[in-house]
Amino acid sequence: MRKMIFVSMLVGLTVLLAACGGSAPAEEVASSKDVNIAVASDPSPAMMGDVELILTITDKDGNPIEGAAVNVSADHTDMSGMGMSGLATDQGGGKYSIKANFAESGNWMLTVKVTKDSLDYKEDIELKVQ
Ligand SMILES: [Cu+2]
Repeated sequence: MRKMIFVSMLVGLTVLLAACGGSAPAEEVASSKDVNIAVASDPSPAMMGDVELILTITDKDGNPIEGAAVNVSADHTDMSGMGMSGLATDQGGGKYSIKANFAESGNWMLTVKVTKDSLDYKEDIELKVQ
């Protein structure tokens, strides 16, 4: 199995595609969370190969969380032993981007870890790759 590399890069893209995935349930428990993470991908939906993931991270009041360290790891849910991780690049305004290369389609699980000062938050977000 070929080793996958997760590369974080500076990206000047301002185009935001419709959010896909995201683990917030339909009911309004989201407001009680300290951190909300919305995931968008380019291309959208995510396809096998190179994908840029754009995470929009806000606090419970909807204000962007800037200057956080955002670590993203991805695991192929359908198989074991496939994983990649990296640090997302702060784009300002609560947006963080990271480039990934998905070697296979299917269900992937993103684990997003947000740390800043006393904040230490982790969330699993499902991502379907076509
Ligand atoms: Cu796999």
